[in-house]
Amino acid sequence: MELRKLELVEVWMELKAPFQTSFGETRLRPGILVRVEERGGEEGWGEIVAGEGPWYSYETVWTAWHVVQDYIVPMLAGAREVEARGFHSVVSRIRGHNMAKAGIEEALWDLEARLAGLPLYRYIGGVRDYAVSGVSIGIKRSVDELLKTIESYLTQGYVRIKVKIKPGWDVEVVARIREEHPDTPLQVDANAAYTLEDAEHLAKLDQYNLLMIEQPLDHDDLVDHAELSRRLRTPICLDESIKGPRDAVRAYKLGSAKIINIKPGRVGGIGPSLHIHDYWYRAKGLPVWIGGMLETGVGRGHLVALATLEGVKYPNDVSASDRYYWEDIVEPPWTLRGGKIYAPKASGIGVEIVEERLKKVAKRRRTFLF
Ligand code: OSB
Ligand code: MG
Repeated sequence: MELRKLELVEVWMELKAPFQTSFGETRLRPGILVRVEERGGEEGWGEIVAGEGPWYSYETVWTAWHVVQDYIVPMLAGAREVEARGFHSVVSRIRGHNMAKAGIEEALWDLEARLAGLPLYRYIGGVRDYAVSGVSIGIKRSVDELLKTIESYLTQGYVRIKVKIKPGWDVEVVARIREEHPDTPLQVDANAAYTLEDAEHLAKLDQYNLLMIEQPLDHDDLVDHAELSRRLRTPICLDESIKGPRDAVRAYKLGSAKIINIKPGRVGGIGPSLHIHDYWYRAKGLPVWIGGMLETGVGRGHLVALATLEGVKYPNDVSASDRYYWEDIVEPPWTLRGGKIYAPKASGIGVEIVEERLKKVAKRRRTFLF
């Protein structure tokens, strides 16, 4: 494809409720929407999920804007023609900055799927037309407040609960949840808040029949997770530590995890997500699921498409628009039906971006012409 235009829109959207993890709290969630347009006028959309500060990873909305503007755009201009699958070789001189890369790469996939006249999920080989929907719940001021929140999501139909944990908000909280909900599919996410010295403490979680414990140890660790994995019965799932397909290979060889949470933003987009899926599931027979970064309706479209892949064997952190925002920027918004979010039949991600809504949340915009 020959690109004609690339547009960036930095948006700041207020969450319906603050989202607290072991690394911090988000009320206003930033993101950068990416729109690409090819010579024939067709468009594609992606989302850069970098945060306000370098807490989940080193990237921020400011580093991502810089990397796109000063490195990725010139490289794309130099290449003239680019395909979604070839994007990473065009930008291979840039080390890391996967979130910046992913937003652009996703926009190219959406554009290609639209040109092919196919829903994105079919374009990437999905085997079902829906994402099974779980919900990720932040740390609350009290366990009672958390239990109320859980109750309301279960009533809405979410099929799995994930709760954030940190030292001081872990075993007792899970015990209270299990008293109320002995059989609900439940998992925890520590966002790297523990060390191997906490192994005995974390082993107390084994009695609560959790689906998995996500990223208990350091954000780039694989070695200690392998040891912890041998000491716990609860399966370990890696999030932060898997920054691309090669980390998945290392994690397999070391035995660091049984499950991978694939987030396209973290690994560089759709292509690297497919690679991880194909290695972890197709080659090694192990399960994956799709995680989220509180995406707007644009990034959500990419998550839904990935969640239709065959190796996705657990419910996903892909919830409906109204779990996050009062008003999403896409039409139709993403909705939950029977614990699922269906992939649209329209081509690409299958939703339209509503310009008047985008205007309300946009803080800066820039257009690059090729
Ligand atoms: O660790 O999975 C995580 C949100 C922001 C940063 C990290 C994480 C999360 C979530 C939310 O858990 C998942 C969602 O988008 O619903
Ligand atoms: Mg996580």
